[in-house]
Amino acid sequence: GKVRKPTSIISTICDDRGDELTYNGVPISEVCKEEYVLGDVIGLLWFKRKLPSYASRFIEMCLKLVADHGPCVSGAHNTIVAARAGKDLVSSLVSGLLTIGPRFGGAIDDSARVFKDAIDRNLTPEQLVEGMKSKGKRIPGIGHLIKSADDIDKRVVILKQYAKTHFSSSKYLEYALEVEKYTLQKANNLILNVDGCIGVLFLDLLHSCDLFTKEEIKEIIDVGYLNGFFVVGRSIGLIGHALDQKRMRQPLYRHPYDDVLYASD
Ligand code: Q5B
Repeated sequence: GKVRKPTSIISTICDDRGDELTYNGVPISEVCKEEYVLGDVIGLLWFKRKLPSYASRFIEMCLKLVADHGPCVSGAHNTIVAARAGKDLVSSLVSGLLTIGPRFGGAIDDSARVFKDAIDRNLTPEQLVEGMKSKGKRIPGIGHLIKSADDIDKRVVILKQYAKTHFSSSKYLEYALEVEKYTLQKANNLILNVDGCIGVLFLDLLHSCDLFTKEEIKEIIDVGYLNGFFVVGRSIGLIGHALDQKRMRQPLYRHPYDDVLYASD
């Protein structure tokens, strides 16, 4: 019989060969007719499932809440400088995106990993915090440069409120809030930040929605899906900053001398 030649690529999330493109088997006409929200599309293309409405709306809420946090954060700053250097939209965007990492916006996956591991190992908040400290490591998802217990991050309040109303379990959030209580005794900016809150709430969502096995959850956390929410959401704001600078025809940026300490001999 016929032997199929081995393929170079295997793809499991969509199919563009027929009359109509499908996302994980769902035709795009249905995506539009049934008014899928962006969270539903992410459900199909990342998680390969039609997520329940409260989960899709949670994803969409995360995207909206991280879409921008002003011109001073690392990502927006890079995008603004690149746009003012005359770079095109894509270059300005990726210049900002490349700052997303363990300190800025990209702590979501690691916070899910660290809090999941702590709960799996039955660590008390004190054991987690002091254990990380003894290894010279920071707890991902804890701490903020400008937000603090006295200047609460409204994004975190909104996320927690949504989970309280719609999730059937908030075990990971509750644990993270106990950790926050402990770290706040050290400094009042050591809050559960927006990355950490999204990380632990995703653990709660994945464990309580009855759609994922334990092995699948482990894979999601190991592979690292969750920083993708910050990347997609913040791209909206970064594009806004690039267009803003171009619209205003801002000149080449040069950092002022008086803001640099020249310390060479
Ligand atoms: N200490 C965020 O540092 C920051 C500690 C800690 C234990 C910690 C820091 C950190 C983990 C990474 C993380 C996401 C760098 C943040 C985001 C999106 C954003 C951004 C925006 C947006 C802030 C002072 C003392 C030291 C440290 C100790 C600090 N963090 N201990 N665990 N996690 N967090 N990133 O304030 O004894 O004096 O040596 O790396 O989750 O990125 O808006 O800006 O939407 O754009 O500069 O919200 O927390 O603190 O470096 O002066 O440290 O606190 O060990 O102790 P800071 P430092 P000691 S959300």
